[in-house]
Amino acid sequence: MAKTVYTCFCTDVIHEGHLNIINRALTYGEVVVGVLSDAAMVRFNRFPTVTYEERVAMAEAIDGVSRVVRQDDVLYDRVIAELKPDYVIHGDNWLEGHMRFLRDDVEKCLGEYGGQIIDAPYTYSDEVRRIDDKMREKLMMPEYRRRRLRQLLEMRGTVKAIEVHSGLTGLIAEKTIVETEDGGLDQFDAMWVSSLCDSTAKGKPDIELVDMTSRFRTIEDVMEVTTKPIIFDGDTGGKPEHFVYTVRSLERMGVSAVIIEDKVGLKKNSLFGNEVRQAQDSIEGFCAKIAAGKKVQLSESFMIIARIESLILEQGMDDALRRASAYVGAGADGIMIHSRKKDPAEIVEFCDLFRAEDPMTPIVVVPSSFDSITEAELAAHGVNVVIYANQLTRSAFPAMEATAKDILRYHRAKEVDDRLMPIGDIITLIDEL
Ligand code: SPV
Ligand code: MG
Repeated sequence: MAKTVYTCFCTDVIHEGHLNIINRALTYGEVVVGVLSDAAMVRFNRFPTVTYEERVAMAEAIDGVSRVVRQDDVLYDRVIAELKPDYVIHGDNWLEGHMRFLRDDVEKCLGEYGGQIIDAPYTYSDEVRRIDDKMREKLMMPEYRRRRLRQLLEMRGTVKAIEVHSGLTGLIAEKTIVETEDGGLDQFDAMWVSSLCDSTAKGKPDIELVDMTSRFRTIEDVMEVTTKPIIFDGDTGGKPEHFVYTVRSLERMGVSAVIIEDKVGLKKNSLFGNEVRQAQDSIEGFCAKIAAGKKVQLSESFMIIARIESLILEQGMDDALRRASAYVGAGADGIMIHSRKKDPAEIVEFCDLFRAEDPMTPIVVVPSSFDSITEAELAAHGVNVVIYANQLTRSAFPAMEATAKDILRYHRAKEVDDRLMPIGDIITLIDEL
């Protein structure tokens, strides 16, 4: 009986590298190609630019491929258990870096029945690199980027976003990928352009002082070096007559969603709560703003998400729920509920009560204060988007301040060197074209 050789494709384009793998595989036996599902591809690599069905058709069209199967997880365990291939073939680029653990896991699975790994030489060529660049370019385009948040919401249990306020933080959001405890890989799905962190980066208070032109400049800086979708913190949205222009600009740039909060007058950061004077908008007033934004929106994919400040301002759960259903009625594409309590109880209660009435509208939360609750627990209460709103800024500031103090203390930089990124790493951090 012919031996079987399994390989998994996580790609939108078949290029010479894949064909080299297939040709090599054919010298060992019958070739079965696994196509990674959308959800797994997002975790492992990047967002697909063609559908799963198209990727299957591409794999089926390759000469010599006997069969195409679906691979639902980044790890090969399930596929190997079902297919029991004699060989698994992969480019030898998985011998190092974040893919090494994948190889180790495949080796363990195959070892259980005597299967073997084939490490095929990875194809490094200008053509392969150019195809890769083109894929990134496509993902950066406004049309593709904008709709990606909705696509992620359909695809994944919870979408997680991290704060960005510059090209550099954008790169961290884009590129950070880790092995998780359950043996998978994880990365952020989206980016949050926080008003707090955007203002803080400019040394300004979070009171809608940094104007929209400057906020849009931050978005552009981030967009130039990333492909992931952006959720924009629109503060109060300003006057409805101004908000409509903001919506159009954000759509045009390829931002996926704006979140506006139901406050009026001088906005202060929510985490102050009632320690400072803050006023909530009337339900009618805020509904009119949401409706005005929805009316001018041109693309189908852009989302206007209504943020409820009732718990922050201690107006009670009933007020929060009443507002949530009114805002959805006015056209809001999602609800963000915020709290400054350490205990997540009121957030969980809101989510459960809201979900009992409205099973569909996405719920967004920002667990800055209630940081003990996990993404899975939030998802179990119906949360769809988790935003880590300020942790990059809050970790960078103390690190930079400590370095500055020590340089002053020792009159040289030697004492801080151990905690610094090596010069070689910083000068090669950013890829040149
Ligand atoms: C922000 O990140 O700017 C937010 C979230 O609006 S919070 O700071 O918690 O209000
Ligand atoms: Mg804000």
